[in-house]
Amino acid sequence: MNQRSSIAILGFGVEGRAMFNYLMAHEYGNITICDKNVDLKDKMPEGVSVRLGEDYLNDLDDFDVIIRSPGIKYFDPHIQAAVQAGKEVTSTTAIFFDQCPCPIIGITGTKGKGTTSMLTYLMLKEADKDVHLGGNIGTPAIGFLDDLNKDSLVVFELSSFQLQDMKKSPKYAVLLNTTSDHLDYHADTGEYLTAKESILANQAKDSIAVLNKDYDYANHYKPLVKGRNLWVSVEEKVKNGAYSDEENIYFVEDDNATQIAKINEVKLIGSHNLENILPAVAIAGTIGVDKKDIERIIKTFDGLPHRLQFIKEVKGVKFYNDSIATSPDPSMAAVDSFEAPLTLIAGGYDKGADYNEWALKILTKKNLRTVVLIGDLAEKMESAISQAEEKLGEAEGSPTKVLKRNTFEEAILDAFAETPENGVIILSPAAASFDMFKNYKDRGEQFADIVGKL
Ligand code: UMA
Repeated sequence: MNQRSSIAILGFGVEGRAMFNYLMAHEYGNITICDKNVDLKDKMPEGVSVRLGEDYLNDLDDFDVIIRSPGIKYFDPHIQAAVQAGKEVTSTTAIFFDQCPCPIIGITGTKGKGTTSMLTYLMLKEADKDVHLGGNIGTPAIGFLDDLNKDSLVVFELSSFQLQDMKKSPKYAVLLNTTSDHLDYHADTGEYLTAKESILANQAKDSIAVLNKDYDYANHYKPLVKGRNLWVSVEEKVKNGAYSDEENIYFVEDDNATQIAKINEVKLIGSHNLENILPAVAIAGTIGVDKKDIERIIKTFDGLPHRLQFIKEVKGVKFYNDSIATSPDPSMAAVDSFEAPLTLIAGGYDKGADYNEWALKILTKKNLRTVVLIGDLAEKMESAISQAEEKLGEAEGSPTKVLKRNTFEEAILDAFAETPENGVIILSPAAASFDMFKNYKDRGEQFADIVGKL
């Protein structure tokens, strides 16, 4: 790619716009914006063309370089035809990795990558490193590329959409437990798991990879590790990496364990968050961050917005926003995070996930008394709960009331009416948001607004 190349930016969302600004600032003049569904009120500078609407991916042959946004499928036939034709098909992430002058700490996994990325970033920042945070977490890293030098550090949250066509891997790779997600985007779970391999596949010998010892996925990815393998575990001691026992969190280097923090001082809610804290400890410890700095973050960081975020207490009922839970696993983890009488608000857009296990959790978690279902998935979830009920029989399950509501407001008000004093209400939808909201943030903000008025 050079200043004379004819460049197509596919997708003009957060990443496409950041890429566009970068190209404009670097005097790339020949740019075309291609987007299926964007409102381009902004007046485009001279030399910039647009292709909007259903045919936006036609005639990609016209371009030398094609920069794909993560939300546009890499395996779309038009894009694959361009790859076959020898076009330079790339992405904002790939361009950033090619040009970044400093080490990148790449973090991926099915769930928890945002929290792990933020924790890692905060620990490095606490140690006064020149560290920058970007990627899937919401800030396109290309926007700060020009601010970096060889002594900087970048924490990059990577989604499968961003990893899928990557030819480079980060110096530090954290691969959290990886199961299955985005079956509306990836052809199948195999394609999703393969996409995640890119975080390790092209690492150098002096690189570092962090895997979680407690899950089977590590057997799949371990053979791909080329440099030093660090482990994390909440079940057993590790030789290099980080682990926890009943009372403490430890960083370990060559079998020498350093106590970092006490479990009962962890500010984040939910025991599953240890799985996010330990990789951050492993990375920060390896980079040489002082124990005190790591400990301070563990004791003060109380989570990202929309991830089990406490909103408000009304008449003794606590409301939590976990709108980021766009698939069944994190919703189950959210349910497991509370022992008080619980009401769950769930449902949304169908990404093709399987709700059988989720339904079993709903029925067997004793303190979960009411589920309020909304959105496109309400019926599929209700029938998954009925099937689970049949499977369990009367003996094992606990009575759970299932309600369906048409609007979000009704769902919240009825959840409130059903929940006793000292109870907890969580919005943890186990589904994407696009049926009723702009995105998960919009869903979480609307939740906070409605709850705020109670
Ligand atoms: N578009 C098309 N055709 C398509 C899909 C989208 O033309 O088939 C257009 C849309 O009309 C829109 C633009 O592309 O104008 C949106 O591009 P995008 O979907 O790639 O989204 P961005 O706004 O660029 O945001 C992306 C990530 N979005 C996705 O991966 C879907 C954001 O992750 C990320 O924060 C941002 O880049 C910065 O890197 C969001 C996400 O949901 C939060 N990620 C998934 C997740 O976490 O589960 C992977």
